[in-house]
Amino acid sequence: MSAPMKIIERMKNINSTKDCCHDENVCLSKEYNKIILVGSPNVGKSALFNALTDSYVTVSNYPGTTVGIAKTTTSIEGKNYEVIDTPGMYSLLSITEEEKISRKIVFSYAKDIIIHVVDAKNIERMLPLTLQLIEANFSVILVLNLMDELDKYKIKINIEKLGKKLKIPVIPTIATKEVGVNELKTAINTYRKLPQKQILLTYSARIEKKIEEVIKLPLKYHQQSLRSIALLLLQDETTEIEFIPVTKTFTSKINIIKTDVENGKSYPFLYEIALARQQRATEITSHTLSQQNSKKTSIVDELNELMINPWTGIPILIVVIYIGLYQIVGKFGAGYAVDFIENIIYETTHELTLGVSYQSNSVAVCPATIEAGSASIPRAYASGI
Ligand SMILES: Nc1nc2c(ncn2[C@@H]2O[C@H](COP(=O)(O)OP(=O)(O)OP(=O)(O)O)[C@@H](O)[C@H]2O)c(=O)[nH]1
Ligand SMILES: [Mg+2]
Repeated sequence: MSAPMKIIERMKNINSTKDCCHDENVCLSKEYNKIILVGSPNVGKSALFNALTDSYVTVSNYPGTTVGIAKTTTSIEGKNYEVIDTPGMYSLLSITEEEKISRKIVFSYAKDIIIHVVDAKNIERMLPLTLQLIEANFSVILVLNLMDELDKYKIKINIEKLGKKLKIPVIPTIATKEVGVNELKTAINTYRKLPQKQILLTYSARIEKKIEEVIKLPLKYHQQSLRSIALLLLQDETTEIEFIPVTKTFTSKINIIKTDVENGKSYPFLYEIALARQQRATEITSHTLSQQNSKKTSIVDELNELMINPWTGIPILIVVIYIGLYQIVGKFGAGYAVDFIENIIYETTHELTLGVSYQSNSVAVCPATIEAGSASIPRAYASGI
């Protein structure tokens, strides 16, 4: 089968839910277990979706390519799953509509497998979302994609150690070349959740107390993710989480909890919680990731280094201004080049034009024209009028 035909065949399997993703059930069947691909924009979720399901959804080098969800059913080692590709999201504390769609899906199918796809070289920045997903007690598999780019940045990741620290399967992949996809399929089929709930991160005593207070409220949500929901409610300015029905009384109770009793002011939990997660992510990567001091590879890198250093950058700037502005633009451009254009090119063409005009029309010659150009008209023409 030709390549375009193959793509058309693959596309037939895809169900895009752009039009109905706001529905309560996000349009997913109840028949199969779900595998939900989530992660920041442009990390290769759609490429991995294609590799896992032998389908075709758009993959491109622009963040925000996937805006609705795409889903298809697939069989992995004899077991049937529905695989779902979601729009990029940075955090469970969603801001954009696309992020809200992704969040709604992960919370709606909390018991199924969530694959968090990250760009391996930027793992430190992306790990806070892994921590959030684990905190929500989801069945998370961490996929380190774009592994082929690690060499370029001389980064090494101790995958085994990372898995042990996070207590979840960690699979390295190169989605575009389908590397690691079989290992991922095995990890999906053999996923066994640890019996004990994982708490990888504890917050300050003050925040932990607030979490307890929120959890005590009559919140209609399954118990396993309550801690995570409580954290979202504490951080969210509006107290609106699209998949949790909240009454006005509930909102006012949350707002009271959010108010710091000691100083009577609303306290920005958002910053403190995000900072704690990022610190934990940094701590984990400091034990599992190493980066060699990469030697400067090209003359461009060398020049970059020299130009951003003030001791070498300022003299370079002066030399560039002297040569570029004074010598090239001032002396050469405004001096030699202008003289050459005026004296040689302009005069020659002007003389030729006048010569043709005199010869072709010996009667009607405008005196003003001759006068205006008289300084440069050779005597022979002037005397011939
Ligand atoms: N080198 C390399 N490139 C990859 C890999 N996986 C994906 N890409 C490229 O990364 C870019 C983004 O891939 P997508 O699959 O569209 O990423 P996404 O996460 O679905 O992006 P959004 O839909 O915007 O959230 C594309 O140019 C892919 O070809 C990989 O393992 N290695
Ligand atoms: Mg995509």
